[in-house]
Amino acid sequence: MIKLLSVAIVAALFLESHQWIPIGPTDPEDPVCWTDWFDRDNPSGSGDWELLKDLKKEIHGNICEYPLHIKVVTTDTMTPAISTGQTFYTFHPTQGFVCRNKDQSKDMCRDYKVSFLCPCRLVEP
Ligand SMILES: [Ca+2]
Repeated sequence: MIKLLSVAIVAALFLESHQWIPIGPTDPEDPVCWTDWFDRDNPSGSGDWELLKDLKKEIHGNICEYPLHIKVVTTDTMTPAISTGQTFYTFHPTQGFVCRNKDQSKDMCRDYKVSFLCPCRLVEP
């Protein structure tokens, strides 16, 4: 029984660290929504640059000023960035995402797209 319990705890910790995304207490009066996916850059230059300020500039404010969370996946297979084994320069809700080619041990960055979690009222449909 103890062993079974410890397996369950390990499994729960694994799920928590890899999949469960804490978004804090949500106010039913002010629900949160994920934005569309954004992909403004390709990794062919110095890397894949998906910074929030650049995205906001180019899509004219469809993203809130202070996103609560960011999710990043590859554009081709929708693989979560954290599962690619690549090294990231920036991976932050209010800054955005940057993968620099020079930080990779082999190959160049994959092409990523990003989505932000914002109050629904600040996410245009
Ligand atoms: Ca990209």
